[in-house]
Amino acid sequence: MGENLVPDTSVELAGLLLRNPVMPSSGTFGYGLEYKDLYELDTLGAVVTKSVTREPRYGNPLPRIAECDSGMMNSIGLQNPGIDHALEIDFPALRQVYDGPIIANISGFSVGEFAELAARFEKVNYVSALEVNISCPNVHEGGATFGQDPVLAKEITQAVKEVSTKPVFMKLTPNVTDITEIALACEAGGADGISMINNFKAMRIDVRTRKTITAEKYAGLSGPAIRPIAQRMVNEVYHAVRIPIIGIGGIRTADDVLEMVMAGATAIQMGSANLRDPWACKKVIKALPHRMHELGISDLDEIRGVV
Ligand code: RRO
Repeated sequence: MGENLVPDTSVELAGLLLRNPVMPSSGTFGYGLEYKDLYELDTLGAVVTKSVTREPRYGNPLPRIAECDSGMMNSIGLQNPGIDHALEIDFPALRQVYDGPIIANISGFSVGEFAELAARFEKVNYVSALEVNISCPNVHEGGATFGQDPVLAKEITQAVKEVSTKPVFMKLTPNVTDITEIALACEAGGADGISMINNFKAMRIDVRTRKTITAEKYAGLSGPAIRPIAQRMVNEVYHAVRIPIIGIGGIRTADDVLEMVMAGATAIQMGSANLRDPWACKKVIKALPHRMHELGISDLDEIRGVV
């Protein structure tokens, strides 16, 4: 790399050209409206919106969040305004404040519901891709169970691909014995990419009350605590499939991004980090080319899957 060359942070992800590989993960960025006054959202590689379902959902009883060493737990329970409201109000509002690629996350309780939601986005030209959430650990029906069964995972992928012309990323749960089996099933179903991972089923107890800290007994662990596990899983899937991976799990710094790309990811998402520091994505995007320069990396393609 020439001394004066600025490293290239852009990536090609299943046909989408991103100016950098950094996007906020679903559910940690709403529809961007809470962040739009904090920084220029167009600096983001892409925005991933909160999981939307057919019907509006209030979500789970409070409390829904518990702090942990090196991480946090949530059991939000798919709170969202429902597809009608989202398409009429929330997506147009996001488009008003953000010009870059939008990845819409959808979640259903049956194969048909996933297909129905995917079809609704066909008319929304400014949504670049779909992320299909077959991994929500915090609902009693459906949710993560779709992502724990390769037959169902493939069936949902196929059903979505049948009605959608957009790139489809299947978002996987780590709560399985062999995540490559699920990733391969999604690839066989026609997925354009894999988003991984969602959070780990976990539990915390208040020793004074002898009750769990979240109202739901079990909640999902995310944050730096899970980053090495996420990277191991991304690496396993990288060596098993041919489609690109969006690496997710505890990323906080530019070095964390580079580590995830070295594990095999094409792009990355930051989740919990946004809740701790709303400028987290912006800071990482700013630091990334400097850190690449220091490490002699001119292009992210150079280091992808080096291990
Ligand atoms: O809403 C949630 O409780 C939630 C979902 Br849908 C998900 O996919 N991942 C997560 O950590 N929380």
